Amino acid sequence: MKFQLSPAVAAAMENGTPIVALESTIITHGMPFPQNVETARDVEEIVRANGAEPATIAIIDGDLMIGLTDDQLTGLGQAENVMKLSRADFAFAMSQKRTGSTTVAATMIAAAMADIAVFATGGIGGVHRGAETSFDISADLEELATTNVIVVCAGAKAILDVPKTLEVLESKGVPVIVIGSDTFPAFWSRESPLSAPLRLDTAQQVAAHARARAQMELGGGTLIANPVPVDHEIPATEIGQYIEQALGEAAQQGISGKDVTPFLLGRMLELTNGRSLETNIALIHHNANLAARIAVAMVSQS
Ligand code: PSU
Ligand code: MN
Repeated sequence: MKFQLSPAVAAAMENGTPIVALESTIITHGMPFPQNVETARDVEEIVRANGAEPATIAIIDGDLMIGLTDDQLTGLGQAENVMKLSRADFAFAMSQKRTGSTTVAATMIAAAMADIAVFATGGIGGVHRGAETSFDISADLEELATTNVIVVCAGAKAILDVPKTLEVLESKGVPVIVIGSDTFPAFWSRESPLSAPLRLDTAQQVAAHARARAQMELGGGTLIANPVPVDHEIPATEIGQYIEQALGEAAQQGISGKDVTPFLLGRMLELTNGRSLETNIALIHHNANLAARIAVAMVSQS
């Protein structure tokens, strides 16, 4: 077997319970301990409360785990030297018996392997500002173009070049569907100057869209952008100054490659005095809820 199922995920597959994949880079490189472990557990509970089974994905000592036990989750949340894995280093971690967390790209690969159709995360990687000279474009975008998984996120962070990110997704033929809004959400903020490429309002409509794509055999992923709940958002005008500062520091310190996103996320957390973390947690809860309802709707419509 290329992967191992946790007992809970194996039982859910046996029973035909819908499953929602969850990424683990957010646990190891996106949030500090202990909020990372608490959030990961709460997200799993939210998926269960909405009628689906969560499958948090990670590589532990070289084994690809689809679903983590509570001990594995707690261990991962405190482990050191955890690799941040994308398509490029997935097999390296397995062959070298390393422990690694999966980004959006790597989680999509694992979910597709295990026949899991829906995946909830916080924000996707995208085209970085200055990509015209740095060439820094997240492998998440190419994965969305290729791998058939529905990814539920809260949009893309303004630390990225969001217009270019949307252009690349459009070029690659990825449907970008905003839930209940006409503008593409900017992660911490509900609104952005960009209009929603597509809009749907319910989980049932997303399931119907998935069925139409399957009938057409279109392949590739679908991006669902779910705006952060209004009580938890940080308006774009407020967050802008911190983004500029974090980007300036990254440039000054010569941060590059896979370190860029974790560096920027970490600095945003410090610069907002933890407020960005509170928003981050709220939007992941919200995305887990929607992803579970989509997974349930897909099973009941099929
Ligand atoms: N954006 C967020 N939060 C995150 C990430 C991105 O708002 O935690 C993580 C995800 O795991 C995503 C990865 O797949 O960073 C993208 O990294 P890179 O930009 O190096 O491709
Ligand atoms: Mn990058």
